[in-house]
Parts: sequence; C-alpha cells; structure tokens
Amino acid sequence: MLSGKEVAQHNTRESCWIIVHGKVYDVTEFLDDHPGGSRIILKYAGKDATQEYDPIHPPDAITSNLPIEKHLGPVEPDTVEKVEVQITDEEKLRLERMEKRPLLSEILNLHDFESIAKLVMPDKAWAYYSSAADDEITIRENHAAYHRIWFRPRILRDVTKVDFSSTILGHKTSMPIYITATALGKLGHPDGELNLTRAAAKHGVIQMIPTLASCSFDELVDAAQPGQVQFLQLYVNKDREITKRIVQHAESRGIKGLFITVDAPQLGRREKDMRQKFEAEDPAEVSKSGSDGVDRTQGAARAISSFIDPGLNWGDLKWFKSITKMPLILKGVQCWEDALEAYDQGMAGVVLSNHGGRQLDFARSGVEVLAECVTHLKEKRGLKFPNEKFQLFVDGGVRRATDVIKAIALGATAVGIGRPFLYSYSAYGQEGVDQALQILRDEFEMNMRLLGAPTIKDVVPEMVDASNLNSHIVAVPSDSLFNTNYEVMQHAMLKTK
Ligand code: PPY
Repeated sequence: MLSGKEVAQHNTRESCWIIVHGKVYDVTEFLDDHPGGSRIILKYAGKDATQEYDPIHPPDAITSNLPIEKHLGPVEPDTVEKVEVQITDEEKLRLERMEKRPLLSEILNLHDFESIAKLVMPDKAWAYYSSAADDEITIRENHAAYHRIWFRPRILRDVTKVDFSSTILGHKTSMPIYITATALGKLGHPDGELNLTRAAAKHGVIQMIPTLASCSFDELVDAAQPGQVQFLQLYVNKDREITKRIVQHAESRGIKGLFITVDAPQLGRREKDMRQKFEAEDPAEVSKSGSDGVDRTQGAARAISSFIDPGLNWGDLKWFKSITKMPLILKGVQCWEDALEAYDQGMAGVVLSNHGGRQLDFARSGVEVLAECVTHLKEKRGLKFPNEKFQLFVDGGVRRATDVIKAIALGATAVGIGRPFLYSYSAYGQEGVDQALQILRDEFEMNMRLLGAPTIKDVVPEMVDASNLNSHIVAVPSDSLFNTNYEVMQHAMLKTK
C-alpha cells in the first residue's frame, strides 16, 4: 500500500500522481489527453482529487481511461493529507438559503422549482444548467412558442375518467413525457442522475441516460427497477470503437432506444457558464491560454466536449444500424427536410430539438418544427401522426402539461423535459423530482378533462389553433413566472479587485 507522503512527492508535470476514492493513479502521460485540460489535474498533483473529480466524472471515468499499469493501488487513508475545502462566505449564505426553502407542498408548479433552485444551488451548477447560447433568444423562444398555440376545447364529453398514459417506442409511460438527457447531474446534487432514475421508476416514466452523466451508465441501469425502461443519449466519439463499445454495452444492458445527438458538432457559446468560470478562478490564470491547447476560459461544458465528432454525417447511420438492433432516433433535428431524410434512412424517429437553446441561437423551437414536419411527412410520405413506425418527439421550454398536450395535439408521440427535473432535485433531491412528476400528472388530469379529451388518442390537431405558430413577432401575454426566472444577461464588467 502506498503512503500519502510518497504520493505527495509526485506533484509535477514530469511525475503526476493523484488520489481518487482512495486509489492512486499515475496520470503523467494522460495530462495532455485530459478533455478538461492538464491544469486542473496539476492543481491536485500529489493530492487527493476526489472532491474535484466527483461532480464532473462518472466514478469509472478514470479507471476506464487509464491503462491498468497506471493504476498504482490503494493509499493508506490515514497518511493522506486532507485537502482543505474552505467554506466561503457565499457558500455559508447559500447553505442558509437552503434551510429556508419552502416546504415541497408549497411548490405548485415547475417554475417554482426553478426559482428556488436558482437561490439554493451552487453558482457553478446554476450557471451550467441554466445557460444557453449567445443572446439566449432561442431558450426563451422555446417557451414562448407554446404561447402561440391556443386550445379549441370540446364540451359534453364524458370525462369522468381521464387516462393520459401512452407509449413511447412501444413502451408504456404514465404520461407522454420522458426525462430527457442532461449532463453533469452531480453539479446540482450528490446523487446526480440517480434522483431521476428513482423518481422515473416511481412515476412510470422513461429516463434518457446522458452520455455525460455524472453517475456511471451501469450505476444508473443497476438502480432501475425490474422492467423499468431507459433510453440512452449518445454523443458520437471521434474514436468509433469507443462509440461501438458504449452502444453495444447499452444494448446488452437492456436499453430500449438510442438517441443520437446531431445538433452539437461543436458546443454552443454559453456565456453565463463562461462568465462563471472567470469569476471562480484567479483572473490571471484563466486568461492565459493553456499550453495543452484546451481553452479553459470556456466554462464547464466546453472543456469536456473535445471528444465529440464534428465529422458525424448521414453516411454514418448505416454503421449504427450494423452495430445495434436498438431503435435509432436522431436528437436535434431542426427542419422537415432532415426529418424526411431520417425517415428515409430508416430511423425510428426524431427529436425536434435545439438542445434547450444551448447550441445555435435563433434556431426555432421544437414545437414549431414539429408542425412543419407533420405537414411535409404527411404530404410527401403519406404518414399519419402520431405514428408507431416513425415517432416525433419534441423538447425545450416545456413547463406545463398544457405545453405537452399542445405538442401531442400537433402530432408528437411524447415530449422531453430536462432542466425542470434538474432544478427539482438540485433544490429537493429525489423528492423534488417526485413532486415535479406528480404536479405534471395533476395538471394532465385537469387539462385533459377541461379539453374534453378522455385519452391521449382524443387529443387531436383540431383541438389546437396553431395558426400563429410561425409568426415570430406576435403579441402574447407575458408569462411572469417564467420571466422572473429568466436571468437578464450581463455585460462584461469592471474588475472589483
Ligand atoms: C450541454 O451542456 O448542453 C450538453 O449537452 C452536455 C455537454 C457537456 C459538455 C460537453 C459536451 C456536451
């Protein structure tokens, strides 16, 4: 067994050992390959890096990326110098705010989770989760687009019983939503995505596991209940062997659908996340460009995105079909032409999504794209929606069951919800997600009844007026719950020290 003293001597670029979860690793040769850059590792050279490592990496990231001969074995725990984590005044205030959270029973809607999360989450986590691309126009449009769709309810239908259960890719769901993939779950809560797995089981909804989860893939699959359905969101690696391994492992573990992300050949500019980085680090340090070529001025997301293959193209889909029998869905389709191509290439569906407004600013909302996809796929391929063989999904901006119902009326099979669940567990742990799902169920029941639709099949296109959906400038009532959560973007500011 190694001693802490011995490890501490390897604290340079020439010989760099770190401790993670009680084990020592020689990362000297890995320094320049670390997707997050070498500087952050060097900060912990010779020390215990667990606390820095945990929120960002799945537990097996280090063991699966380092050759076995670099795993140097356990360290005697008593000999390791404790890394002092200083509680800043800001952190103290945050913890005080945490104590003052309202009771869960006082949380009435998904907006409430967001506003409480904003107050009680660590700044870094809030900046990463809430940030969006450029001027953040698309993130707002995602929500606003639903305000341009109005209902045409039907009356005098027997709505004593309302059943809003449905199926997604042939699998049962208690309502036509799924928990969509969002990265770095442990930034908001120590249990990370496990909060979502557990709540999804309780409420009979499907969770899409992200490639960049903080928990390991196996941990999330192991935590599922027998029969619980999970999908996988995939970032395609430049090294296709890695992707093949991930995909085939997922299939062997019973994953029921592969959602290939196609809207992120490069990560969007999320300035709130970037600014947080400037504030969090010594400005002199951040402004230097790293000798390893990774620009650490770019916030949490960009630092770890270099593995994603910008060369991914339509020609690759055949290969995916050759390596898996899971249904393939393209996530991030943004116009009918690409939806049509996906259909022609035998995909099982598409997610009409702009990545929560985090990629191309001024990309249109998923729900607007949905309407044009339905029109053109009907016209050009004679498809009817919802369609079992080629399913349309939408995500982005959804905060109410009415939003979901509008998308269903327009032809979507189901709607993905991401940030609201992150906010729910960041503020309240798994119980927060349970409550968020319960709120949606309550909203579904009431709104289906008021719409005159006893089942999801009864939610038909005639129940909505979407005639203004494409008009990007129309007067809509302002949504104060959403707007107060929306943070006004900041300009660059003068130095304070
Ligand atoms: C996002 O932040 O929008 C993501 O999809 C996750 C992510 C995080 C870091 C690198 C690439 C993608």
